[in-house]
Amino acid sequence: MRMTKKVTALALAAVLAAASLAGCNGNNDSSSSGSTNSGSTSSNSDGSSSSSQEAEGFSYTGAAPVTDQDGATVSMLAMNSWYSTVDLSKDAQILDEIQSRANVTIDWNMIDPTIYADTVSPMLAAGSDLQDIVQLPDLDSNMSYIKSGMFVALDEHFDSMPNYKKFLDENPNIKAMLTATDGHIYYVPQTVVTNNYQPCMMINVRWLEQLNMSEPKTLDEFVAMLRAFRDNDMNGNGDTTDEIPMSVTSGYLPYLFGPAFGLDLVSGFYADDAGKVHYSYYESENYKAYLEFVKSLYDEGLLEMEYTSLNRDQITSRCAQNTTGVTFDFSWQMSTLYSAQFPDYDGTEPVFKGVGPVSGEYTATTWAETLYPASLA
Ligand SMILES: [Ca+2]
Repeated sequence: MRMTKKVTALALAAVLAAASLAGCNGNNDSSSSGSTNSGSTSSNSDGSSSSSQEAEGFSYTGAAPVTDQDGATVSMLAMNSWYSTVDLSKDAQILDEIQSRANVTIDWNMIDPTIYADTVSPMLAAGSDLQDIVQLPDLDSNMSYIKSGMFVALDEHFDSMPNYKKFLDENPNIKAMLTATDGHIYYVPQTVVTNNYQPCMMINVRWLEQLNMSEPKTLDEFVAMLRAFRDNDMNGNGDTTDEIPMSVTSGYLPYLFGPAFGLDLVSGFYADDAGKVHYSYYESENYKAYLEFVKSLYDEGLLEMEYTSLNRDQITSRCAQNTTGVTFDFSWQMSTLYSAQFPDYDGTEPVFKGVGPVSGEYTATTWAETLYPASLA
């Protein structure tokens, strides 16, 4: 369809916006969640996009609008917001603005992220009734979607995609990751357009102030803080047993504590100062120390006992009840999700405040002495 190809650049831009707004629940590999232009017919049956546009007298040069024809539409299958109360197809003003400027209307099919893979994978397998643009449910590691022949090689249309082409030229590493083994590029990566797209540790600073404690800088100080949260009636309800020092989902524990042990447990690989590449999960001494540390938190009741099944909604509930002191999440959640649970929060002073990572200025022996002095005697 010529119309589909004409608006390709716009639609991809919209996908980028949608992807960043939706968040990615911790799975933020820049090459993940690829979005691919899905042609309902073979990609080359009607000639190149540029020749089509020249024939129609409109040439997209990278600035809005992307078409001179009113009433243009493009359909898109994408993941909706992780917030159940937010529908990106209706509530995201940035998407309205993009459509307005581009002079194209997007026909959204937004799917709940919790069922996205289960919903979209069968649609891709069936290969029928797919939208023009599809946010893929996985990394297409076997290139099964490409091999299906359903998707257009975007690089064959770069003449009409100047912005995307420029982005790839300026980011050769991303271009390399997106290039398929057949030499073509079918994907658009998820791109983050906010500057707070980083996860961090968040602490209930009201609890800290009640204890007259400072933000912890080391693991020892961090553990001391958790013990204080555990042993005092921080929420003032007369019950000293309902405080949960730390509520962190299991998937975030490596983000939270790996660096303090000199480990990159998120990507796994890192290079030392001499340029030698290591794999964190094989760094036996440090990784063992990390595991023992996390276990000690669990044994002491400093880590929520149900952490393996804990989810964000449950942590939000803990905040609403003022029963948890520490969590870990993407930084914008401080204000939008966690601090917002407190009725007197007015947006000026955080209740859950992001703090820097605790330092690795300690040794396994140091924290072991702190936590298990008897065992070392
Ligand atoms: Ca209490």
